[in-house]
Amino acid sequence: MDNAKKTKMNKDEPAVGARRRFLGQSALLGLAGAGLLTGCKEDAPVTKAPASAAAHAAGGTHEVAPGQLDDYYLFSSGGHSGECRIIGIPSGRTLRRIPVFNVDPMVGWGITNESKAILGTKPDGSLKYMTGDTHHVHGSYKDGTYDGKYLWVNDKMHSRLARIRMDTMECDKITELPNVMGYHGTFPDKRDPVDPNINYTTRVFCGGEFHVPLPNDGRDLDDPTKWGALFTCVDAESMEVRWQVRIDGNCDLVATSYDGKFAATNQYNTENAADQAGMMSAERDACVFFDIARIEKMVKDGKYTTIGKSKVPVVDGRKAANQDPKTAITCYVPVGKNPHGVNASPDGKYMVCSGKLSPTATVIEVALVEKWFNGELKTERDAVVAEPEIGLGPLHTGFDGKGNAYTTLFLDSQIVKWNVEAAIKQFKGDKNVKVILDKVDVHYQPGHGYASMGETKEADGKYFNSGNKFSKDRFLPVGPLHSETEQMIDITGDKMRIISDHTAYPEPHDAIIVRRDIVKTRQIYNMDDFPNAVKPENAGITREGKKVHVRLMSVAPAYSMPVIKVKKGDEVTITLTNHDKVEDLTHGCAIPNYDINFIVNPQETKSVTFKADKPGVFWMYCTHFCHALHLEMRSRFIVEA
Ligand code: RUQ
Ligand code: CUA
Ligand code: CA
Repeated sequence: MDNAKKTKMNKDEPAVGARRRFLGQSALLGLAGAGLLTGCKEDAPVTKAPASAAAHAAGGTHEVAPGQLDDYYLFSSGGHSGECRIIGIPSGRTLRRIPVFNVDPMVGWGITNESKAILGTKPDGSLKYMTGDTHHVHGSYKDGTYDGKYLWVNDKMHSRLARIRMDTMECDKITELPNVMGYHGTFPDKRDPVDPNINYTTRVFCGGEFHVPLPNDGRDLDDPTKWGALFTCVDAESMEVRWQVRIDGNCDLVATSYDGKFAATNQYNTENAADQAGMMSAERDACVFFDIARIEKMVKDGKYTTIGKSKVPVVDGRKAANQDPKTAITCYVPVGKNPHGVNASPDGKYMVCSGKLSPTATVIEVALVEKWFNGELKTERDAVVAEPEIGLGPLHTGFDGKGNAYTTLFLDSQIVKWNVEAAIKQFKGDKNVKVILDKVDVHYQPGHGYASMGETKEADGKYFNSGNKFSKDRFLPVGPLHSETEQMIDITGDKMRIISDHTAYPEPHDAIIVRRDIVKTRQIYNMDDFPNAVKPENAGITREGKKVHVRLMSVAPAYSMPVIKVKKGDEVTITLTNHDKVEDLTHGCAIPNYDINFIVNPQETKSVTFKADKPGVFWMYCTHFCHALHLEMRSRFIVEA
């Protein structure tokens, strides 16, 4: 829409409206210069957000009374904090933070030997990386819905995929992807493309976003024409990299079809450019579809190469090598300019790709993509069944399971509700059909948006969460760094209704909202799951040369040894098993000046190894409140000179 219209739309709004407009226009400025914004034809009445706390209370459905439990778990990425988070929905209460690629002294992630082994270390024993950037959290599937077993999350910074066990909500494996940089979109498959018995997740797909030399070992530094991007498949169980596909253009976000046959990734850099102007030079970009069965047949038949030191099979998915649809492994469907986000509709029929620099969403019919691969469709573009104009800066789409899509509009700072079948009719020429059903202002500039169970066959149309990138005036000021706003929207009615704001530490991207009955967590650990568990028969201190092993147990409110004596220069390993069996009875273990800090939950074992390089008395103490005598729960760690 043009600026005049936009101004009129916001005319009656008070100060908040003015601030929205400022944000919108400053964001627009950068793009308008490049002639990237075209008008949005169809307008819908904008539903105003409740302006006061009183209005929130009157709506009230986000309220969860004291002692009551939420209906859903929201599993969120944490952006460049490197962690993941669990939030109760609809209350918006943060239930837990899961350290993944970051270091977290509260639980000891990045400090204990067990977590360091998962994170990866350098030859000197220090962590290989201390940082990460999580964007996309997705759960394992069975029968088209979540099975509550695993979550996966990407690290865009160092191109790693992490897995979280949902029974303990802890990261148990991390895999570094070879040959890629800026690994961004992630999606598990929903069933096997060939074996009908495998109706659950066995693969995780990962999109490499940045073009780099292949291999990136110092060659081709100034020749971007030789650089490339790859799409990667990781085994869901072993977490080993199975194969990669070299493509033209880049990968951004990833989605999978419900029939298991295809994975898709949107591309904003079909130009293969190394600079921003180049990445915006083409009128259209693409959404690439991968034929999983054909790729795996090629790998099986040995029709692959490898890159550098990596042994991972790489097949050629570039256009030149995939001219014949009947043997092609990739299909490049043209979509709007510099798209962002690709999402599968819960009926399994469509993939929706948002335009970002084009005010459109492109609807691609999965069955038509399959026809293309069978040589029965003239052009790739013929798989597009709708391309409605929905507003400025569309990014991500959620679904309600009733045929409606909800797309975040970054530049318009709105969520737009539109009907997919209506858009298809309009595309066929029906001028009277109503595609845009509602728009609601959000505060401000939404990135991700997702609906309750929205990426499953069980999409239930209850809530849509808008992950807003700016909060400005929504919360008490806390200094130049602002919190971000997550806004819960009730999508049960014809009109969307914002029912609550909650804060988010920067900066969440994608998340999923999972029904609570699907998630089954453990209340305590099983001691036998830990091969290094300390039991009364092996507890105590042993020495082998300069290596000292302290095997310790905790039972509230004491450690099993009141005094631990080692010598300066010893390499000390402390293994601690918590023998308490009571739910929620966690102990901590901190050693001042030695930078040791971790917790052990009921029946859990963890260990740390460090050099005793400072003589003196160091009170090892419990950091996690556990008992009336919690303060007294300490032992003397004595290092003899
Ligand atoms: S991407 S908005 Cu990973 Cu959309 Cu964040
Ligand atoms: Cu043990 Cu506090
Ligand atoms: Ca482009």
